[in-house]
Amino acid sequence: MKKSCQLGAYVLCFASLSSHGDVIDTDGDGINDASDNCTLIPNPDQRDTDNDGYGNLCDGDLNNDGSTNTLDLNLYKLAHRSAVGGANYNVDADFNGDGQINTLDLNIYKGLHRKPPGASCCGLLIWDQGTWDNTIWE
Ligand SMILES: [Ca+2]
Ligand SMILES: [Ca+2]
Ligand SMILES: [Ca+2]
Ligand SMILES: [Ca+2]
Repeated sequence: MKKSCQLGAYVLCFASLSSHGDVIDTDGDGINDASDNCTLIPNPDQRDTDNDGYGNLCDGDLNNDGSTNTLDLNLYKLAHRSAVGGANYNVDADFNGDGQINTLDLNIYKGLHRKPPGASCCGLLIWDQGTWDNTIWE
């Protein structure tokens, strides 16, 4: 059964998802899916610099509008080749958290482009109407 998980219904959706009592760690990073902010990417540190419920490693949505597209790519480009302390450094674009924004981060971003942020246990954003496909809820 498909659910429409708008923000108001989110708590209910999440409750039903986690009510089975199963302990599942899909990506094997030691964080159970029920509390993993990137359920498909190993990120044991759960680093989420914009605190939107999506770990940086699965959150290419730099402007937090619910989709990852050229707007985010442009934000990324502004920060590319910067480092902590630099004027252009954007901590949200430092996907791997090493203090530098370089080709390692660009490669991570490439894997996120044109996808909604996540999948995540507990993302706070409403997904774009057109891209909601229910895959993490079934
Ligand atoms: Ca993870
Ligand atoms: Ca995030
Ligand atoms: Ca975006
Ligand atoms: Ca980096």
